[in-house]
Amino acid sequence: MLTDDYNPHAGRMLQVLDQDGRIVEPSLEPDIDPEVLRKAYRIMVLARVADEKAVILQRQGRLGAYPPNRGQEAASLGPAMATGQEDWFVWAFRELTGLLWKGLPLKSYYLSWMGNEEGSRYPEELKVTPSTIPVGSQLPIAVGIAYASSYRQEGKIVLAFCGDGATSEGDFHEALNTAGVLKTANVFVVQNNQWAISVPRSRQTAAPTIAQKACAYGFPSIQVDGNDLLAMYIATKEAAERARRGDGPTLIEAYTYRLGDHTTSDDAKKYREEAELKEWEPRDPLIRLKAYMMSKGLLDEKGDEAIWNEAKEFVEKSVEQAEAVPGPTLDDVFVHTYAEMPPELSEQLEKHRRFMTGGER
Ligand SMILES: Cc1ncc(C[n+]2csc(CCOP(=O)(O)OP(=O)(O)O)c2C)c(N)n1
Repeated sequence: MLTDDYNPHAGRMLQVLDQDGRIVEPSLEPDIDPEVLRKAYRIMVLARVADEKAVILQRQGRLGAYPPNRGQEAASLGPAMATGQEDWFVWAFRELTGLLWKGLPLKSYYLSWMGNEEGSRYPEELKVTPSTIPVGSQLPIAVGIAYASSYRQEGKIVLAFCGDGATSEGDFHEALNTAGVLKTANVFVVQNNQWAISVPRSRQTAAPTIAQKACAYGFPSIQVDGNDLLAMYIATKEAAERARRGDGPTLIEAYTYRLGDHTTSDDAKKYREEAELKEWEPRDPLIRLKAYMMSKGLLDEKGDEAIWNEAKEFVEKSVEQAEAVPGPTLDDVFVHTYAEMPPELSEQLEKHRRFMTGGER
């Protein structure tokens, strides 16, 4: 078991690819179909281009506040690849690559960050919940989904993401404690990107690793190089198999780095040393996967250029599609919360409509 071999208490972090894309543990190299690897790389490039475009759109006033994903592309993609289409993907707000793997239309992603609730109306079969801004609040929901799935004997796994900052929330404790007791089929992925806005990892917890927190909840965990797609893939595969066998949850700490600002409202230069950024830039998950693919003969420079061009074209088209959708109305505040509106909310909606048409002042 990887969770035994890489016991977080022993201070070992799982890594398959080093920062130059070389295999460091040949026995752990997963046998991934070349076409699947090519798709993974295309999605990572698409996420990078789409993410940079989102920041530009925000600066131009065409999109709301946005949390950049740059540098964290492997941490949600590996887990998405290692689980099935029928499994749930419960995200926080920095998991674009995993979403694209699941098949979320990029147009929807842009629409939701443009403040249009229609962007969060995902196709049912994707098994993706909307983004969750209240930090950590998606975790108890993820445990509830897993519990419901086992009650209905559906056999689905529920991947749930959060950041290092979220591990200090009560919701994190409540969710992981309940998951341990009920042995739910959850795989928790903490994207430890070293910062929670301006709070560094060292101020978040006195525990040497975030992974080891699972010990207190009675289930296994592992710290993984979160910029290594292959390591994230094999760690999640093992966790998913454990969950599918009915042996309960796993906590994966994806050790990564947020190369961008916290959101477009933030300026990380105010609290972060430039030297730290420079240290992490060469560990970029895209550079690493590209080098690996090239060494395996699965990619060349010409092919790479074509992938970037295709991504840029697709991003432009998706932005156009999102901007063609009529803007949100004030009614959306009421209509997107419940499948069936409860009576007190319908009353408020009626009141709001009368007010808007001047009938009630
Ligand atoms: C309950 C709650 N408290 C505070 C905030 C403001 N806030 C938004 S993101 C964030 C930091 C989250 O850090 P982390 O969980 O590490 O995720 P990251 O942003 O680094 O991906 C905070 C404090 C919030 N959205 N929700």
